[in-house]
Amino acid sequence: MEKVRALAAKVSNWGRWGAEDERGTVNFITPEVVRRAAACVKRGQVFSLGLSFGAEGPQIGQGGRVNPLHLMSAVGGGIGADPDGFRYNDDVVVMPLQCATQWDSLAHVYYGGQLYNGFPADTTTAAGAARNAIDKQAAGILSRGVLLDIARLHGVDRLPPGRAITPADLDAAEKAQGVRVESGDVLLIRTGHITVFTKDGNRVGYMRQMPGLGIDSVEWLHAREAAALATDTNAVEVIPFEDPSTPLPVHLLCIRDMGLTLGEMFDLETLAADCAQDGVWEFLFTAPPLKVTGGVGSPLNPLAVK
Ligand code: UVW
Repeated sequence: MEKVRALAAKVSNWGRWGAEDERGTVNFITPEVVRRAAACVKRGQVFSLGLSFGAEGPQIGQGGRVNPLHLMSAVGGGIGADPDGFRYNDDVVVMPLQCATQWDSLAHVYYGGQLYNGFPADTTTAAGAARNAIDKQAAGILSRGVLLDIARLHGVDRLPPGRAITPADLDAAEKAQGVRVESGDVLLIRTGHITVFTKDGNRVGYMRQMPGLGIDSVEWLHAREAAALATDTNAVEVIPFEDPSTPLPVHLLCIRDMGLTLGEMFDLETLAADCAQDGVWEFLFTAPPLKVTGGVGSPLNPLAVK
């Protein structure tokens, strides 16, 4: 944890938006940023970046995470006596909020007994998160999205598991694509790894090891003032971990120290192909979380609009 603590001192946003702040870098999304985002809509084409929520999802049961259980609680239910009158269907879903495309809230991970902005870790109990819960982000998350395609940068369909994305990769992708991540943007990073699940149907290969951000990229994210960050993998960061003694350091620094909301399992394939074709890597991005009271994450269907 030594490197994490040293970097935390450099990238911490605690207190930046006040002692009671529970939204972190989403605060970078100002009205001006939203107006700039809206101006990205030129063709009116909409891209869904979410996986489907169903029994065929990516989960392998690790850590109690399973795929959604969808049940019908009413099929052809009736109100009134007329057999040809009003009828309805209802349903129920039982699912971990982390089972497919999702945001991690600022209560999702922590160390040293403290969450983002210094709130005590014991503010999260079996009843949920009293601080930094996902419903605190309900007025967002809508901004300009910028996609950096690191797989395409390196001329491959997928980066291999264990490949750490560096600040040099991020700079090179910006240069190659002619785009720059600015304050308040939602940054989407494509590795191509999602196709291990969506094309190969290899859940274990998708979930257990992956390419992703290395710890050195955290200072880059901090300097650019990204409002949120999402990738097409299950963990955003590289697995196996760069230092096996420190699991998920990018999570710790982004969520707990920077207050940066992380998005996971975003399907960026169709959007990336379109961006490569028209050379436009910016768009209106919207992915409001569900207002789950005390939730530490939210399932999503993020949209990009070009
Ligand atoms: C953990 O595995 C704790 O986090 P995530 O699902 O965000 O990768």
